[in-house]
Amino acid sequence: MRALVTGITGQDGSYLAEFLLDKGYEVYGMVRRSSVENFNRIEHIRDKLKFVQADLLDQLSIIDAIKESRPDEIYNLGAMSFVPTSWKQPVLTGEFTGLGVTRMLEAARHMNKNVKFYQASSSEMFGKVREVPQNENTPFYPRSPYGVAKVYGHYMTVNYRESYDMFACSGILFNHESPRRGLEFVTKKVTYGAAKIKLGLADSLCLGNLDAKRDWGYAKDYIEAMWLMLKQDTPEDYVISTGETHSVKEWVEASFKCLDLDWEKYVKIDKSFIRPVDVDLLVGDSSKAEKKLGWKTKVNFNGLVKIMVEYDYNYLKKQM
Ligand code: NDP
Ligand code: GDR
Repeated sequence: MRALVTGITGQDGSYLAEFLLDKGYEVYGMVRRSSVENFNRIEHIRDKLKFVQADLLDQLSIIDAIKESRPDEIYNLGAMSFVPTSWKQPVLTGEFTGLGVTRMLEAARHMNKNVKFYQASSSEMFGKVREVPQNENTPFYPRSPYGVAKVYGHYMTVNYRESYDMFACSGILFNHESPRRGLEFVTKKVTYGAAKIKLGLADSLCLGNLDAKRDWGYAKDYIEAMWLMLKQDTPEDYVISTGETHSVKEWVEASFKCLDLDWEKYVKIDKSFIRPVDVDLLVGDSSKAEKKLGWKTKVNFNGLVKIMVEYDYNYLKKQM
């Protein structure tokens, strides 16, 4: 089996590449040119991967990437994925995260209509939630240009499935984290920040809205769900989540507690991290995935905090 993965240099792409290599796949990563190479997350497997240079903004480069890799499966994980930036660059976010999906689908349809296609949809599409918990039938109400772009990409995936009978699935994944999470996302910012404080490398941590609630799972667990969706007889969309919700404040408390620190002594609120509007509460119902894919989350909230805090503490200690 051959797979083409967009966003292979990101958190999910790196775990997915490891997972597919373990399953015996030939894995092609679609990467965009950069003046400084950005392969940290895949350095340990780079010799086993093949790379094709393309950009989600550039239709012909995507066609060439598919021509060269001749994939049986395409995993479209590439996107501008940081919500606050989507207010600063709404048009570019629409291009990468929204229209980029259509460019991938168009290229796939022209090259090989039988290719299986996975789209990285997001719980951000539920935004100002219309019901609790959220499942595959919950109406969307996105609250950021990122969320709006994801809704567009989601419905294009559904539309190509229905218009051209393509095997195209959307995984509506709730927040998933890991030691490989980008430093600006709140979970990593907190575990990394707390570890720095513990080691005497910082004396405070500035955050925004502590009341927002998220359904946080472990990225490594969630990757398997993507693969399972493409292994079914029929293409469908699935919610992937833990079913538990916790506030940012609870994440902060748990992370500092792991290091025997009292978070209230160190955390400051900085208004610049507060968004024009936020998503207040997310909690997913992934009973469809459980029933049809046999998928279930394995790492709970405290387990995830521990994995990330221990990793960051040990990493920073080694650098000293
Ligand atoms: P990351 O931000 O870690 O990775 C994003 C990837 O997209 C990077 O490899 C980046 O490449 C690539 N990319 C960005 N723009 C382009 C472009 N124009 N052309 C080609 N590649 C591009 O995200 P995650 O791994 O966390 O998320 C993967 C996907 O899942 C994203 O689509 C995200 O929106 C979605 N998602 C994530 C969730 C989460 O909690 N992590 C939850 C739900 C959905 P480069 O290294 O060059 O910047
Ligand atoms: P999110 O993740 O927006 O849910 O999108 P993020 O970790 O950025 O924010 C989660 C919540 O934490 C609050 N918050 C802060 N966030 C950041 N980044 N920095 C802070 O200092 C801070 N303080 C409080 C935010 O207001 C928010 O409520 C992630 C991304 O991976 C998306 O690509 C993905 O689609 C969704 O998860 C599901």
